[in-house]
Amino acid sequence: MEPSAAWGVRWSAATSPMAKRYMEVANIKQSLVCLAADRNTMAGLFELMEAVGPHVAALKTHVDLVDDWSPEAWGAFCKAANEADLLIFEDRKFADIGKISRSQMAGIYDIRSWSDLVTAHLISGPDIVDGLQAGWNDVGRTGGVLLLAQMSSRGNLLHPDYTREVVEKGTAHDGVFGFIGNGSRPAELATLRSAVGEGKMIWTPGVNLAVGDGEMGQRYGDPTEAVLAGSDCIIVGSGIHKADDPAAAAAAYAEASWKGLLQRNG
Ligand code: 5BU
Repeated sequence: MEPSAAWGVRWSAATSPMAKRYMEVANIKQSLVCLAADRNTMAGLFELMEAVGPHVAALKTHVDLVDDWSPEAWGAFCKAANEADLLIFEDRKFADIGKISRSQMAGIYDIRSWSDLVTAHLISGPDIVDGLQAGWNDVGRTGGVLLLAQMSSRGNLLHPDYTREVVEKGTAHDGVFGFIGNGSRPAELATLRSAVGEGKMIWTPGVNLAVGDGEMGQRYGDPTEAVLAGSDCIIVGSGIHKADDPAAAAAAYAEASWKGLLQRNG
């Protein structure tokens, strides 16, 4: 199937090269799954990626939770991710002023040199997006920012008025790849999608085939419902990496997400 047929209006409306790259890979793998690779050893990360790579379209990292992190091991991990056709998304949740965010793209982890996408709060104002873009630019790379418009955790403070302002500012900025929406609440997601329109991505954590409450305030919604409500990518962590058979679990999430996309555009 051509990506334009699978993705419908999103294919023609979301014109950024990074969005197109993601939609193409998702189409080839028939998967709208981003693996939240929350393992804290390099060996665990390699093992996980090897098992689930064919079933997922992107890889989300938390570079600062790995116990035995080294630049060499991380470089090899990112190379393997690229070879598996995965966009690399560092969920750093930047929140500082523009110039500091730019500097934080460098430092020991050098996020600017290997990430394709990063998350950011817009709490400090819109210059954070320019700061992050300057970070990629400093090493001759390009990337996209996912702004937190909603969160999946209970009691979070991203209230509807805040969400509306994030969307207003974010949709107007070329450096913004899209928004994080709350995958655990399809109704909230549908509201977010109508505010965003068709031109930007919405990616959603808080998704699990076992709907309900997770650990420490996490909440989970159904993967297919999230896609039907307007999500373009379901971010799944423990549903895959804590499963007895991560490859089979990843395939099940891929199928649930792909079914949602075809139904959405059918
Ligand atoms: P889980 O194991 O599927 O619950 O993992 C969810 C991942 O998504 C984890 O890496 C979080 O940091 C991330 N996340 C989230 O759960 N909720 C949010 O609102 C945002 C990110 Br933003």
